[in-house]
Amino acid sequence: LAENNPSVVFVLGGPGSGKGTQCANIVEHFGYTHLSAGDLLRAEIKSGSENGTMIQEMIREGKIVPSEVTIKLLQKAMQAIGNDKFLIDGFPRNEENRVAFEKVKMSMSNGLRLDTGLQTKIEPAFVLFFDCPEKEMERRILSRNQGREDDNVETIRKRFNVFLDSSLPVIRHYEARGKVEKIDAARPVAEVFQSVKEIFAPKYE
Ligand code: UP5
Ligand code: MG
Repeated sequence: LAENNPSVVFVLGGPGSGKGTQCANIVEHFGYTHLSAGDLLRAEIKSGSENGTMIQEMIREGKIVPSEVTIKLLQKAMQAIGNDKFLIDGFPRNEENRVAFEKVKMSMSNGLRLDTGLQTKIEPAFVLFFDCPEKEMERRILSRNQGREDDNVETIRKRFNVFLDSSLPVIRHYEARGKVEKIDAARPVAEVFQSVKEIFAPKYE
């Protein structure tokens, strides 16, 4: 990767497939910064921003928030953080998200270095895809109990449908370009992370 280009990995998979859980492990072992698009959107609701109500409605319905909103939050977070390795969790969620993000140019401050003024487009180095059957994802979400407004049977159904209709095409797009690392996410956390490590270690040692 070029000096000023941040290294970005998209972490994708259905609702409850374990994206957040595995990202926490990756951060510990490989020094990435974890940016969950869902967490950023939930923080935006809490902050009482003018978009908060709209975001809350979308999440409650399992719908995808307009790209410009999510991208602005991601961009702000990336530029504020003095790291150049990012795990972007749960984004892009549809083709529109993907195309909009590809158009974004960011001026990054690389590590401790100051902003070089160079604008870079962000291409993911690769895409991690956590593959998990719906029954297992549903079981995990329903036993999570973190008070998320979208963790109820009705919204879970909607999230699954949106994943199949809108998010899988994004994964197929990257698959066609040889960029997808698919992981069987139905196994216990430690076993899944073993597979994750086998993907990251050779790329970054
Ligand atoms: N768990 C994890 N791994 C396990 C394992 N291997 N074995 C057994 N249990 C396991 O895990 C879920 C639960 O399962 C946890 O209790 C965990 O301990 C356990 P987690 O790691 O949280 O899974 P994750 O894939 O992160 O599930 P999450 O529910 O966060 O996924 P979603 O994709 O549904 O949620 P997200 O926060 O990304 O998005 C929420 C909503 O925000 C979307 O529906 C959408 O409305 C909106 N959104 C946008 O509009 N745009 C975006 O770009 C992003 C989000
Ligand atoms: Mg998550």
